[in-house]
Amino acid sequence: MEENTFIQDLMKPTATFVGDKDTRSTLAVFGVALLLITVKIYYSLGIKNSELHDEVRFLDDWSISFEESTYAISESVIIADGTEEVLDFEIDLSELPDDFRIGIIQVQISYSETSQNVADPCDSVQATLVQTEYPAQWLDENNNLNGGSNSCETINLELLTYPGYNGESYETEADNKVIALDPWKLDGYGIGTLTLEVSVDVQTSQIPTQNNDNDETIQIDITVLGFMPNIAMID
Ligand SMILES: [Ca+2]
Ligand SMILES: [Ca+2]
Repeated sequence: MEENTFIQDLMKPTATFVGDKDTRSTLAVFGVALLLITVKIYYSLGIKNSELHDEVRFLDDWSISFEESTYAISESVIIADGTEEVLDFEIDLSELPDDFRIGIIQVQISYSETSQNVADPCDSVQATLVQTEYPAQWLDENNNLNGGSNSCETINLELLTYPGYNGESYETEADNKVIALDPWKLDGYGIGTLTLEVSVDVQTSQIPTQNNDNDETIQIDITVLGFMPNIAMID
C-alpha cells in the first residue's frame, strides 16, 4: 500500500504534464513531425539503395574481339616519265562475308626496273592516297597517306576507314550486349571511290650506248580489311 502511494506520487507530475491540453497538442504536433521526418529519411535511403542496386545488377563486363576477312584489288599501270596517274578504285562490301564492315585500307605500290638496259637504276616513284569524299578517318594519326621510293622498295600506305578500329580485343562495361556492340554498328565507312595518285620520275642508265629509260610498270595491290565483332560476357 505504501509502495502504491509512492508510485502514484512519483507519476503525479507526469500525469499532470500529459493531462494538460496544450501540452497534448504540442506533443501531437511533434509526434506527427517526427513521423514525417522518419518516413522521409526511410524513403530517401530506400530509393538511393535501389539506384545503387540497379547499377550493380545491370552493368556487366563484356569481352569484344574481332574476326577479320580481306579481299584484294590489283592493278598494273605503266606510267610515263614525269607524269602522274590518278587511279580510282571502287570499294564495297560485296567481297566480304555478311555483317562485316570495312576497317582499314592497305595499299602496296611495288615496282622494279623493267627497261632491261644495262645498269639502269631504279626509278623514283611517289604515291599518295588523296583525301576525297571517300568515307574514312582521314585525320587519324596512324594513317600513312604518302610514300615514295627511288630504290625499288615497296611503298606501303594505310588509311583507317572505321572510327577507332585497330583489330585489338578489349573489355567494356555495358547494360547489355546490344549496347556493348554499339561502336561497331555504323554503316557506310570505307564504301566508295578511293583515289590514288602515283607519279614516276625515271633514273636512266649512265652508259651512253643504252636506250633512255622513259617509263615504269607500277603494281598496285589494295587490301580491303573487313571485320565483324564477337562478344562474350565475362563472368
Ligand atoms: Ca630507271
Ligand atoms: Ca624504268
